[in-house]
Amino acid sequence: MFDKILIANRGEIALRILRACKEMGIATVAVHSLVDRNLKHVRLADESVCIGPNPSPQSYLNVPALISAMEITDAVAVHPGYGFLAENADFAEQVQKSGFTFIGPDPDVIRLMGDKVSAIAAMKKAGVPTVPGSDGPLPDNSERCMEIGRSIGYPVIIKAAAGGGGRGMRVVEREEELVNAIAVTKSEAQAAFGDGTVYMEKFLQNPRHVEIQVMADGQGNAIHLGDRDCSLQRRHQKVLEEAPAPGIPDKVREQVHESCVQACIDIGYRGAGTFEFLYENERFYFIEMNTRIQVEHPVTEMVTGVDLIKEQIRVCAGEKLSLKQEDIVIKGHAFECRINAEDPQTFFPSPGKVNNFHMPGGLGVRVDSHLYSGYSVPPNYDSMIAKLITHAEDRETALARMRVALSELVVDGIKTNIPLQEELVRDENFAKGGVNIHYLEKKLGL
Ligand code: MV4
Repeated sequence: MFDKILIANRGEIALRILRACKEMGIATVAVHSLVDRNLKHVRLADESVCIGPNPSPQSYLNVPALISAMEITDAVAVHPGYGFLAENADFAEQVQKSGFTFIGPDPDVIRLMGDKVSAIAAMKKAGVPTVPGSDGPLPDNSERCMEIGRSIGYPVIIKAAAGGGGRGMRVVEREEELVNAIAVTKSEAQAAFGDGTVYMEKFLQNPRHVEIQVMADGQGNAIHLGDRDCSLQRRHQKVLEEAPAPGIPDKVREQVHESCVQACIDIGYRGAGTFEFLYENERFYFIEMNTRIQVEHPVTEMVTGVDLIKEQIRVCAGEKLSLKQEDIVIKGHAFECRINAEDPQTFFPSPGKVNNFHMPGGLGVRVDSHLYSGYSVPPNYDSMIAKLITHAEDRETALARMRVALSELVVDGIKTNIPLQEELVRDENFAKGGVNIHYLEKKLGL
C-alpha cells in the first residue's frame, strides 16, 4: 500500500480523501492555494504545502508545483478528486513519468474517454447501448452529413468530440439548419478545445440522466455498484441526486449494468468510473464515461455500504478488487442535496464568512462538508460547500429524512440554495420519482 498520498484538491472532497487515507494508515499531504490555508483538511493533514496564489491555474491546476510538492514531501501517489486535474491525461502521464502513481486509470484510458467519439466507439464494441448516431466524426462533406442526418431522423444533436458535460453541443431540428449548425459547432469546438471534430446523435427529447458506478482493478476484474439518477440539474450542474434510479425494470437495469462491467474489462479500466446514460422509454443510451470519483458518490456508498475512495486507492495501489459482484447488494435508498453558496433566486455565487454552521444528524444522515463556523467561502472556486446525504430502507423514508435534515441545517452569513432544496424535497412530481433532465429548469421557469 502507498506510504503517503498527496491530495490534489480542496474542499469537501479533499477532506473525504483525507479521512479515507487516515483510516487506511496512509500519511497525507494537503496542497492549497494562499486563501485556502485554513481549510479543514489542510489543518488535519500530516503535512501541507502552499502551491501558489488563489487562481486555480496557478495553484490546483499548476502541474509543476504539484509534482514538486510530491518530490519535497516524498508522497508516492496523488489523488486528484473531481474537477481540476482529475481527468487530465497529460497530468496523469506527467505523474507517472515522474515516478509517482496517479490514482485513476492509465493516461491512455483517460484520453480514450476524453475523446467522446473514441469513447462511444469503444463502448459500442463492448456491447454498451449507444445513441443512434454518426458512428464517428462527421465528414467535411455537407451531402454526406445530410445523408447521415436523414438516416438518423430529426431532431439530431451535433456534439464536439472534445466536449462533454454539456459543453460544445447544438440541437438541429430540420435538415435546412444542419450544415450551418455543424460549421458553428465545429468552429466553437476548435476555439474552445483546439479540436474541431464533431459527431452527430439522435436528439432524445425527454430523457433522464442515469449513471452506473463501476470499480475495476486493471487486472481483469470489474464490478458495478448500481446506478444513480441525476436528472435534477440546472445548466448542467446537478442539484439533487439519488440511488438507485427509481422505476427502472430489473431486466433493463441488469443488462446495462453487465454491459458496463464488460466494457471495463475490455478497455483495461482501473479505479472508480461512471458510465453516463440517457434513459428514455425503458432504454439506456451511453453518452460519456467519467474516469474519476464523482461528487455524488456518497449515495452509492450509502446503498452499497462500500467505501469507494478506499477501494479506489486499493486498486490503484495494485491490489485486486476486494469485492465480488455477489458482494454488492443494494440496500434501501439514498438522496444527496448539493448545498451551494449562491443566491437561491439568481444562482449567483455568494462567497463570504459563515458565522454559524449547524449540521443535521441522526440515523441515516451524512454531511460531507469542510465548513465550520468562522470559515470564509472564497470567491475563487466552485460554490458547493456541503453535501447533505440521507439513507433509509425505502425511497419515501429517505426523502422524509432529507426534509427533516434540511430543516436542521443552518448556514448563517452567506446566501445558500437551501431554500431551493427545501422546495425540491416537497415537489410532488419529484416525490413520485423519474422526472426528466428538463424538469428543474422548467419548474424554475427558465
Ligand atoms: C444529449 C441530449 C439529448 N440527446 N444527447 C448534456 C450534457 C452531456 N453530458 C450530454 N448532454 C445531453 N446529451 C442526445 N443525443 C441531452 C443532453 C442534455 C442533458 C443530459 C444530461 C443531463 C442534463 C442535460 C441537460 C440538457 C441536455
